[in-house]
Amino acid sequence: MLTVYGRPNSSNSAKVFWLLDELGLDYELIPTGRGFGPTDTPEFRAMNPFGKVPVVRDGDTVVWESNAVLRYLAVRHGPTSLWPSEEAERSKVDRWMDWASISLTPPLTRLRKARAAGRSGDGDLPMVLATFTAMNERLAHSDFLAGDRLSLADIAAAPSVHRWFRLPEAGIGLANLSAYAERLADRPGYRRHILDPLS
Ligand SMILES: N[C@@H](CCC(=O)N[C@@H](CS)C(=O)NCC(=O)O)C(=O)O
Repeated sequence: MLTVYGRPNSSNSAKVFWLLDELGLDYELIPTGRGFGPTDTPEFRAMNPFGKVPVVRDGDTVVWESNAVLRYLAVRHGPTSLWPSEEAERSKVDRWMDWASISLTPPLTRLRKARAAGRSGDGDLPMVLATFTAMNERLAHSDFLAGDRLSLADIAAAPSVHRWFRLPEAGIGLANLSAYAERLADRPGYRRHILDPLS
């Protein structure tokens, strides 16, 4: 049985919960992280020295860093079309996963945190608008980020897509992105782990 250390309101944990649903895998959840269980114990730090969630334990194997967890689960409990084995197809998924982690999510997170703290966060706004506009343009050519079917790339990007639509700027109307969010919402795992629990 897999063990997942994470919390339902954590975007990075939610990605892993969604994939576990897609793969139909049972797991034990140990609620961990801010507001839940501690991450500063020697036992937890021995699993993830950075004290972050999610962490997955699979027998003797421990994996942290959410995108690494997604890839591990896809291989260990696949095969799955969510992370194709053919190199060129896999590279399409990988590039959008990396893009989501490096380019899409950080400016959005800074903006949301600044606003939550009563600051404008406007320094990050041009980058947020540029990345979501680029995503909208990409989605003019395919139903999902890496092609015409759901992949790990969409799971990696999903928390940020959901959070975009909670910003007033979403009113600028990115039609392809809106249609994409509706496609994601067709998936029970997205509704259960991204749409409902993430603010
Ligand atoms: N790059 C890491 C980020 C992990 C991370 O920052 N996780 C947050 C939750 S989304 C966390 O552990 N926050 C501290 C806590 O909950 O105690 C990943 O993708 O797993």
